[in-house]
Amino acid sequence: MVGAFDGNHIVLDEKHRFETGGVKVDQTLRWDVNLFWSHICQGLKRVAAENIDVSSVGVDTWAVDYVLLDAQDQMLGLPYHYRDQRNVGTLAKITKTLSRGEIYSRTGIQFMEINTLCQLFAASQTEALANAHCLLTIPDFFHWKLSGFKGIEFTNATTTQCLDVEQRTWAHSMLDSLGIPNKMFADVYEPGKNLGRLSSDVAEMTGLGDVSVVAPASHDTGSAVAAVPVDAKKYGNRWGYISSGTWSLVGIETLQPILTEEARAANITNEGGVEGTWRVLKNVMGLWIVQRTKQAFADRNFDRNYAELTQLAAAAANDSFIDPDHAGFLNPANMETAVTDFLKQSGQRLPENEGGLIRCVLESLAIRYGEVLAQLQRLSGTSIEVVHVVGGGSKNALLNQLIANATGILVIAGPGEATVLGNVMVQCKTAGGVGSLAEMREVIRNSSTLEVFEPQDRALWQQKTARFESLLACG
Ligand code: LFR
Repeated sequence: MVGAFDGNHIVLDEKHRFETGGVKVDQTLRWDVNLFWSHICQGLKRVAAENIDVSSVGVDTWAVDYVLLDAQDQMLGLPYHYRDQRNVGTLAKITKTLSRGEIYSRTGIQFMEINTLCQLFAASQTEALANAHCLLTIPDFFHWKLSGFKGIEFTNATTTQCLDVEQRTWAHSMLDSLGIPNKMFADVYEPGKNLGRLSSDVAEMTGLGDVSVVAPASHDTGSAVAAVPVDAKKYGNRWGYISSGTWSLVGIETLQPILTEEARAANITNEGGVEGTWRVLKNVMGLWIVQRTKQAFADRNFDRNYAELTQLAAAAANDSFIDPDHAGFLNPANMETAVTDFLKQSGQRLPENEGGLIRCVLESLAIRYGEVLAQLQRLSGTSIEVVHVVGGGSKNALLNQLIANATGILVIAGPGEATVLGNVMVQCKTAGGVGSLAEMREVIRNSSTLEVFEPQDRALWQQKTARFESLLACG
């Protein structure tokens, strides 16, 4: 993606897009980062071929996964995918040594077995970890490939659950007590840092020439939250966001992490943001459930695109609910079966058709978002007057309306490419084009088409929420 800034507006232009699914290696699930790298180079070559005057390049990706390099800078195997089986059961083992309270007060991060902490614990006795000289998270790996700079950008570092939330450095003693090797963690640096020039081989191979590499908030959600087009003059801090994609990240922005016992009990996370902000949020399983259900439908010859599935869902009735965050939805062999099994086990009516099943998932997500937003309001003492839905999922008008109905809060949807916009605007700030996060958001607000959804049918949705809560205790 290329972002062009004229001093008032930012315009994006897509040059190349590729899928980033996991690959099976023996019995494990990995990321083919070599393939991703070749796609990144293809995109950069296209930019160079069009003679675009590029000021800087920066990368953001999903969080928690990492690459290990040996003493000769060779990759120690393809990185594991966070949905790999090896993490299952790690939390129970970790908390035999350190309590949840001890880990939470140190890191401020919600407990999930996908976290780097659990992944490293699962790998702690492996040869790869014994031989590792350097650990880079995924975007840092690509920054290193681009520039030769090795470091871990702060917003992404926080997601690992290995960083000390107060000190902003690695929690070495905590990792030592869990038997996790930790000398190989590269140093942490702040988003917006200029990492140097493109290394000469990349400059030459892509044809881009002498261009800076500037790290954005390299955690995709960090970039997305930086791009929330909130009108701070109107709403102050009375706003929330849902970064809606494969995951739904439901949160608020604060100036301090919230590390209370109540926050820990609610399993709320504190991820680092740009300009010293904190992303106090919760991971909800998100549209992953719809993506995998679509695949399961296609596998039995009911092949429909997202627009068609959403249309079917809009026309369907529903009074059944799932807990989207149930572990069974993390990586089941067949998502349709996982959803119907969940409904059977909780004694609920099965959807009559495919549209009904998608509607059940979307309504459950919307109600779950409402629960999380209510938790966040209690924990922070703020009252949320508007929820910004950003990311690819913000294009789903049905879901946006369901969110407004379920939460009773005004929803403003868009932009769909929030992550890219946040990424390029942080680079733009480093180049001196804008002065602050507030200005970045103003530019993005003025450059995007936003859609507003007012809450409807509140009495019905209060009943649905009560039913959801009586059936499922999501925590
Ligand atoms: C979203 C995201 C979430 C993170 C999950 C796994 O793409 O980065 O923020 O919890 O993926 O990395």
